[in-house]
Amino acid sequence: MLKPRDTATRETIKLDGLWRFAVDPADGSEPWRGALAGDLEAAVPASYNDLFVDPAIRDHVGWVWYQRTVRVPRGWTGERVLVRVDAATHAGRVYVDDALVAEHSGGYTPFQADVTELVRPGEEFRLSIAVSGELTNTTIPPGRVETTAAGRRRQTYLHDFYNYAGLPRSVWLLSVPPVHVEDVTVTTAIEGTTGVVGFAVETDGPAEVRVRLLDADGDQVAEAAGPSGELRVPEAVLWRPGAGYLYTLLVELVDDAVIDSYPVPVGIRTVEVRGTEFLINGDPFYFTGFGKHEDSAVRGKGHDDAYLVHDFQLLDWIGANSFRTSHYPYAEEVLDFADRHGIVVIDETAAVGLNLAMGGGLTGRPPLPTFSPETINDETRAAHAQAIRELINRDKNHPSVVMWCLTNEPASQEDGARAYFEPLATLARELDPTRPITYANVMFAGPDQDQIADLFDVICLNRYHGWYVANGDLASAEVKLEADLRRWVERHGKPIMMTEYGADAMPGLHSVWDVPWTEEYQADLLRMYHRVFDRIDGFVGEQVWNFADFRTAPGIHRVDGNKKGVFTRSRDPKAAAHLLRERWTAPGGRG
Ligand code: GCB
Repeated sequence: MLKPRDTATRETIKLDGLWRFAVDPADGSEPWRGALAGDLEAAVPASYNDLFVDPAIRDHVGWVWYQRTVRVPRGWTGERVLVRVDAATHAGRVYVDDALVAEHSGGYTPFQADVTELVRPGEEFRLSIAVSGELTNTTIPPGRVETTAAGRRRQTYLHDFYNYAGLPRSVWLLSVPPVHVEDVTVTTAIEGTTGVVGFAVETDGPAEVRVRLLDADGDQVAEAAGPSGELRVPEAVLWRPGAGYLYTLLVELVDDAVIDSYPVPVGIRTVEVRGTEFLINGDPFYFTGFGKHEDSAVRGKGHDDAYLVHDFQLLDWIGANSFRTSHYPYAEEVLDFADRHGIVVIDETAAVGLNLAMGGGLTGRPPLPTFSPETINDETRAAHAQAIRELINRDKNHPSVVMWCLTNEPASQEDGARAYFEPLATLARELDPTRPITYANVMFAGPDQDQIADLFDVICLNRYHGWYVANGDLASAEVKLEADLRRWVERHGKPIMMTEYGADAMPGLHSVWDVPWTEEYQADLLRMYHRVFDRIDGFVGEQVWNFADFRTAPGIHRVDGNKKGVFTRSRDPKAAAHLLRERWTAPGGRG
């Protein structure tokens, strides 16, 4: 599905702003058939949870409603009119006046509906969107709805970030021409100093396809005709980490005149895993950076261009060259920005929490098996496959994306893990043969217990030696970490990187001793990890957990959320930020 863009043949209207809002009355009524009851309004884009002070809204399990009127521009006569939702977390239903026009599950990928037959240029219609934040054993991510002792429905889940819900990204009204470009796939290769750009264009209806490649100044450097082919660019300027040079592939449908025109930004670069190296444009690449979250006060997971700019400024300041979209696909604006600024991205699905042992808590009951007909089952896997399809389809043309991460910390040591993941790894490779695939391994599925690492190209490890184990004892943690990494090196001849390591730190808490939660302990723990990384061959990167503090569900391990950020939630640096900056910006240092 192509990102909405204004072109010579297409127009877009962002429906951001205030929408009427209501919690679903759950009384069998049909709220979309008229004006929503009550006087609540909600901001779009934003998660709805923290906008209101009423806990019944914040903790609501099930459907809520957004509604507004929309006027179709007069000039759109003869065009197709689409409504597109960039994300409805975690399920959405779209109604135009009284008609249901789209349904979607999966909270972080877009969906759209052609509403041409239901609307009229120059006139208004009522747009209602129902959104559900409910998670079950068959959704991605999974969760469970319980009834509390007080009789309230409560959403529980096994991932460590707050279950924000709503419309966290833009909603759009779009016009596209009757015969239009449906999809474009771009691949790139390098032959000597020549860049090779492969393209495949899908159209909705018969039309002649013409493509032109423009350089960053808008000058044409190559052209071709036909729905697929190859463009060659002598002396190509490559897309590189730190220097996001972009060409534009201008795709045009021609029938005497140009009937549709759609530009795709193109970065010419290659990605390859060879032996224990991760190569970008044939050069070994070492990842520095973070696992991030889309998270800020009040907006929750709502996309915000100000945070986008500021977060990338901080990445630059600290010397980070990359991040992982933990634990779900981020807004497309984020990837566009990374493309333009040469930041490298590991792009992750929302498959987090496929690990029932993690939720054991203090119940005294043994955890259920993760993979079984009652828990993570075939239906979950179908939803996971769909999440992979939608992620790759949405993000395949971003040069910044160098690897797909299919899941975070699954129970890869449990029976059933291999049968669950093997078809998903195969699917991802079929959908995109050009990028390596990975998954983030949990500490409890160590090198001798894990059953799936060989299905992937890069070993990504999340490790908390010195925090969840050997807490307050960095000397022991160092021994354990090094033994762990060396065993992975022995078992798999693949590149290894750390996709999570870190410690919670309360900003302002200090000590001269190894005292967990202090800023010094967080910094010392990172320092210890770096010593070990620098002793391991075939190690290709370090991404700290986390870029910034973030909201979680309440819990005895969490003080106002997860405090493993090296920046606070409002993006002020802790001591660890200065340590990382020193390491990642040192001449000849890592990164
Ligand atoms: C992890 C998870 C991450 C958590 C982190 C933590 O392993 O992947 O989502 O936030 O640990 O801080 O516990």
